[in-house]
Amino acid sequence: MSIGKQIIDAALEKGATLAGIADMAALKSSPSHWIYPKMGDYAGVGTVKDGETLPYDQLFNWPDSVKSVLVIALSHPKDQPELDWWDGKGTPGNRRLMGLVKQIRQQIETDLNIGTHTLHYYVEKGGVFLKDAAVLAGLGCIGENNMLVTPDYGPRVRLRALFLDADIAPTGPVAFDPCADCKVFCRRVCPENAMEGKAPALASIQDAVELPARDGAYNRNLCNIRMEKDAAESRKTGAEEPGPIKYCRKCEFICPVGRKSSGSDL
Ligand code: B12
Ligand code: SF4
Ligand code: SF4
Repeated sequence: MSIGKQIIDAALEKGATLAGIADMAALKSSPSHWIYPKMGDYAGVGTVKDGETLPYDQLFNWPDSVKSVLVIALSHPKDQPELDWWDGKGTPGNRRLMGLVKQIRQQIETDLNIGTHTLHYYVEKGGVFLKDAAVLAGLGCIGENNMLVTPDYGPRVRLRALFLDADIAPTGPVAFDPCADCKVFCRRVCPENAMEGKAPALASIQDAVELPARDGAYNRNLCNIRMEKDAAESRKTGAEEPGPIKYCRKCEFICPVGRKSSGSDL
């Protein structure tokens, strides 16, 4: 059995819903890596606060030994919304993903003698663009909602990655395009109309016609406004302590892809 298959099988056995391998060189030239340095202050919307970020010249400065990236996805079905609730330290879903990565890396290092490196969730703290990595690993495609859409679970998955010091054949990208024949429910349901047009911050970037979300129509400022409203709602309960933040997932839940496995609003 190939090494790639052994790694993917190990990830699935430990509890990942999906797993694949991306090529590190391809990831370093993916669409997000191309556009991010041109985005200026807009790149910081909805991410970590000033002062928590790595100096700019240390971003994307990963060890040369890393040749491949294991990408895992965990299903976040509609009937388990609590997986995605932010409790001040993170979400239960992300903690589960981190636990999975820990177990998988032990097995890869011990059984296959391959070096691994864990990485931060945030790009600004040393992480990778997880959606790009997932597309390159063959987990799905970027949909009109600007999310990774997977064939079996739609966009209702969360992602995490592990760096591998080994050249392993990538498992993607794959030919998959559910949006071509869809009535594009995701864009109509957004309470902030965040997918109605190009963000002003991106309009001046030459050749950025198709990014993000296929045609450039995703405005992270508007989406982030909704997130701030969601955070404010969590404090309105009258209780002494604020409740968990239940972030908006409307463009995710409405997507009909993978409806049977993970729920949808249709
Ligand atoms: C910052 C951030 C946010 C910010 C800004 C989002 C943004 N897209 O700009 C805010 C806070 C607003 C946000 C909102 C949400 N987020 Co968010 N977010 C992130 C984070 C930390 C980084 C994303 C980023 O900056 N990307 C870089 C910018 C430049 O890219 P982009 O705008 O996303 O678009 C790129 C891709 O579409 C790509 N692309 C387009 N076409 C193609 C084609 C190919 C072949 C390839 C390879 C790539 C590619 O290029 C575009 C570059 O412009 C990631 C985690 C991570 N480390 O990746 C999670 C992440 C993207 N978020 C996630 C989620 C779930 C959400 C929300 C649903 C809220 C929630 N409940 O968590 C909403 C969804 C909004 C939406 N419709 O996209 C998930 C997505 C899972 C999935 N199935 O896609 C991620 C991966 C985190 C996770 N836990 O798994 N998020
Ligand atoms: S709702 Fe339709 S257009 Fe939107 S992401 Fe899902 S399949 Fe694509
Ligand atoms: S998460 Fe909510 S506010 Fe953000 S793009 Fe999706 S539907 Fe719009």
